[in-house]
Amino acid sequence: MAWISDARLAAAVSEAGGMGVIAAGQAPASYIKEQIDLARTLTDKPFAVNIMLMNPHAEEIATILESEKISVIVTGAGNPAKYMKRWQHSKVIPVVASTALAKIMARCGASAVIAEGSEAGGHIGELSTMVLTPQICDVVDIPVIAAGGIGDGRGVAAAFMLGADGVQVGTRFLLAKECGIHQNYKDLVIKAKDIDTIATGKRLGHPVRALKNPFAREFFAMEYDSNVSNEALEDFGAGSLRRAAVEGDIANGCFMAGQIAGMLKKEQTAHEIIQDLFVNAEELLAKNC
Ligand code: TUI
Repeated sequence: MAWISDARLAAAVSEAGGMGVIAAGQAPASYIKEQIDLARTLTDKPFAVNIMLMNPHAEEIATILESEKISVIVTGAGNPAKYMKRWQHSKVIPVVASTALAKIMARCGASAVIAEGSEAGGHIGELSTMVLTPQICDVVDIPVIAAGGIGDGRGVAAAFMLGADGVQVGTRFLLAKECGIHQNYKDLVIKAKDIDTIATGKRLGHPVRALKNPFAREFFAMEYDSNVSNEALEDFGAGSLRRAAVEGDIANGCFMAGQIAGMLKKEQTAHEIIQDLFVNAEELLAKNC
């Protein structure tokens, strides 16, 4: 997510053996260009850029990704079919929340798809990872990357059991030492229990999972109040992720996080996180196969 998964975190993940992702979120195109340039000074390894298709600057960002010849483009929150031809020199990996979109993406030339379940943080679909992943694996013959609810080696092993070829992990990297979010955000994640996230924004057609706090509770109440217009709701949410990640505004920020937040207890380097995820997954898979 923008302000969270920036060049520094993406480069650290790529250096540690993962595929780091710079995320655009709602940010302007100039932010993405800066982050791409910075990441290239920090690592020689490939990294990905995530374009959130609901971003008002999506067209401009799409053009930057094309001209910068980004090796891997991840798309979220929509159907990227109209960009696929322009991005033919990149590997395009769309996040999908349904089998229908997964099939369309495979037909359009996607290199893989990310099956992201509703346990994830940020913008989410309807289905959980447990049911979405195997159903997507059954309908496409390109690699499937599972996402949502994967926070440790058990989650990684489970994703492989569901038929996935890889995993995307977001929330756990909120506690990466290289993740530059405000300390208040990290502290809230460390304090979170299993039931401390909430999905708001269903009425607007783009549900978002975040930690429960005064902002999230107020948003939830407003969306069930028929006297509140959609415009007023959108206005209330505007800038809330930045308020969380940059300002650490505990009352008014939107602290996006997935349901595995309750499992996270300490900060670690990106390298330690990746080692922990995959060493444990390999042990579990070796023991149970
Ligand atoms: O995009 C995300 N996660 C995000 S984006 C974000 S920034 C934001 N800020 C304010 C409001 C909303 C978002 C924070 N987190 N994940 C990828 C994702 N894509 N999850 C679900 C989907 C998805 C949902 C429906 C992808 C495609 C889709 O299909 C729509 C269609 O057109 O068929």
